[in-house]
Amino acid sequence: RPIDELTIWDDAKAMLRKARAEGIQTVHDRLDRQTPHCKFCELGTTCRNCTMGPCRVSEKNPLGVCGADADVIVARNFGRFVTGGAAGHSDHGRDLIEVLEAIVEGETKDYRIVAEDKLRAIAGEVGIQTEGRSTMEVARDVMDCFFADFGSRKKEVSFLARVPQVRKDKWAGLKMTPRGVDREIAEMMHRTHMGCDNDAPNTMIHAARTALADGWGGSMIGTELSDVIFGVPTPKMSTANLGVIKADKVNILVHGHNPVVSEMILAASREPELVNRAKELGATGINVAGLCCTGNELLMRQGIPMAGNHLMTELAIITGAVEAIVVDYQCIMPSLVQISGCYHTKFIDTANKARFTGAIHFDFQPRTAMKQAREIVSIAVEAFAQRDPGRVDIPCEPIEIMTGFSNEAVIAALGGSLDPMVQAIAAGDIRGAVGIVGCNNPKIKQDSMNVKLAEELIKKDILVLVTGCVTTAAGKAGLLVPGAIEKAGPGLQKVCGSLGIPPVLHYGSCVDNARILQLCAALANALKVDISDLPVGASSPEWYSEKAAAIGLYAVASGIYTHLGHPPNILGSKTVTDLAVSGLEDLVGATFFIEPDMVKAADMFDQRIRTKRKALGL
Ligand code: BF8
Ligand code: SF4
Repeated sequence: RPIDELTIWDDAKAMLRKARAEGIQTVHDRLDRQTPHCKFCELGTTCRNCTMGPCRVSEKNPLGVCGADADVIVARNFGRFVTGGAAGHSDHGRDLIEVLEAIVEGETKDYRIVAEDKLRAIAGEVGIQTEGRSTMEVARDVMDCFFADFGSRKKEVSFLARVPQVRKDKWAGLKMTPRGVDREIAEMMHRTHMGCDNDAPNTMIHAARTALADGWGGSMIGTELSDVIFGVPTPKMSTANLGVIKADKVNILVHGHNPVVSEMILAASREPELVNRAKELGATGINVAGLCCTGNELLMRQGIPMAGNHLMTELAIITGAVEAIVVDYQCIMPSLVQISGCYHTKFIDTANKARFTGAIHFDFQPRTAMKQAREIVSIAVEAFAQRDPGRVDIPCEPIEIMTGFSNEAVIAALGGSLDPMVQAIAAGDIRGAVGIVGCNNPKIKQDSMNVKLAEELIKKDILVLVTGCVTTAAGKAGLLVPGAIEKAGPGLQKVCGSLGIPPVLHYGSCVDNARILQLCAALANALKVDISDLPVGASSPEWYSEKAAAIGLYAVASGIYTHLGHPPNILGSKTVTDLAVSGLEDLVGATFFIEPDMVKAADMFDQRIRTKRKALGL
């Protein structure tokens, strides 16, 4: 395909041209070679769950060897797909509990409790005594409570304390209440074994329960403990695009999701000894820039610049100016190892559960984190001497963005409560809000939908919150600065203008979608209604991952009307598809809708918000 069809960005186009000139294969080339895809797999009608198969069902041949039909097979595949995503987010959340454990047990000095107030606030919410107790005593109980949320002994995960009672009653009636994170994940694997849950809607209900265990369990724990250990984000300025990579500096890209690694890399990069060594080698300093969600984590809390989102990860290395790419887990294309090998770039992996053949491996541990981070930064610094200046091409100047919108920061900006936001919604200055989240997918012109939808919504006075890879898209489009109110409707111009904030707010990484859930719950509680009564929505226009599917499903199951730019692989079952796009409305008060045209998608949100506002008497 011509480069102009692959992406809307000039920096990406320049690097794709360089890749072609240098004979480097990218994700786009590999997609072309994989197209057309298997039709059965696209429809979700293949099953590989036992060795009587594999089976492919169709109109001509409607049953697998065991007798499973398309509905059962599609539901099982979708259930496992969502569960993969819930497992990813939640295992990340567990890693934060393990760091808290290392702090509580005195095994590490590299991490500490930075946000004591937040720790105590969370403890109070989940029913832990805080008065007259030391921080470490409270932290130990919080740790035990969250570890237990992963197990089998609870009737519901702890953060359900935040959910309006009407919603919890709905879940209880549907057997959708998430009990324990690992429990729901394991149960989905059990249900989808040959000969278990052979009722598609029942499997879908458990898929929703597993997704809720992610949103209100694993992800929420991940977000909240990251704030406790690394600080609650506050508004700040930063920059984005490939121009954040600096020709005169040692460039280290952090990629993946877990701030436990990237925070230490950033801290080590500021140590005078390492900075001096970089200068000895001819650099002016050390520059840490972010990719994907671990980039979002550091952007939100430390204001580091963002080099790019999912489809920029290969292209960032192709600048020829990256000394090291340091990864933890999730969304890291294995091709990055090969592309690093085309340059002087060191590819360093840090997690035993996400190793890459050909990488330099560190088994990153809380006890030895800072020591390991220093070694990693030192490898990057030494690599500067091997850089070939003739191959360096940094295609643009960075663009300004504003970041750091945690709920705490928003409430502080509003003067201490959500009341002004409720009033602005009531007055119609903010007609509603939509979270645009998720990924890039090489099947879609990069960021074309992510940006277009945000622009269309703010015109209609619908506040937009972005997380994950939509962040850099919105940033590069100039939507994450206060001046972007020019592109918004009169209501957002007034509200955001008076607060000095953009009409598109950066709310963090993908696990931080839990912040959006929390905000919706808080608004519903303030108005004494269910989440499904609010004039809100969610969207993932360019999604690709199992995690994005889990997010979409927990949003819908929480009562949030959710848009996808393309469908998951479920169209081979009418039962499952109908449930997803209409049947869930009766059960949980929201559905998915699939719409590849962003003008139409924005209109759908507009209509929905109009209906919800009317029902609230607004
Ligand atoms: O968790 S948005 S491409 S990086 S899956 Fe991945 Fe999608 Fe980016 Fe973060 Ni989220
Ligand atoms: Fe085929 Fe049934 Fe086995 Fe799936 S579980 S592979 S449909 S026989």
